[in-house]
Amino acid sequence: MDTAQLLVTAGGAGLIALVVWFFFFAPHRVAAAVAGTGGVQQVDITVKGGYSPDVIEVERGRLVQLNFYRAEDNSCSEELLLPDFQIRRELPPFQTTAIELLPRQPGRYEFTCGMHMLRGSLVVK
Ligand SMILES: [Cu+2]
Repeated sequence: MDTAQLLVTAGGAGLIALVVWFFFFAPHRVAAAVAGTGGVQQVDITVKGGYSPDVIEVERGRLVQLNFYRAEDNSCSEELLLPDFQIRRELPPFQTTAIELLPRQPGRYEFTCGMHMLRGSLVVK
C-alpha cells in the first residue's frame, strides 16, 4: 500500500468508528415529563438529525402529550413511528406536531423515524 491508500483506509476506518459511536454510544439526553393542567404529561422534543431529548420518562396511567418540533426539512425525519402504540405520523417541517397516548404498561418503548435511523425511547414507570 502506498501513502494515499493508507490515508484512505485510515479515513474509512475513522468514519466507521464515528458512525458506530453515533448509533450506539452517543450520550443520551433524558427528560422527565412535566404534568401540566389536567394532569397531561407534556414533553417538548426537538427533531434535528435526532431527537432531543431522546429518552423520555413518563408515569403510567396518565395521558402523555409529546410535542415534536421538527427543526429541519431533511426527509429522514419526516415520519415518526411509535409501533407499540400503533402510531405513525407525519412531522411537517418547522412545525410542532402533538402526539397523544396513554401508557398503561411500564416498559421501554422505542420511537424512530420512518427508516429506523433516528431513535428515541419512551420509558414508562
Ligand atoms: Cu430516517
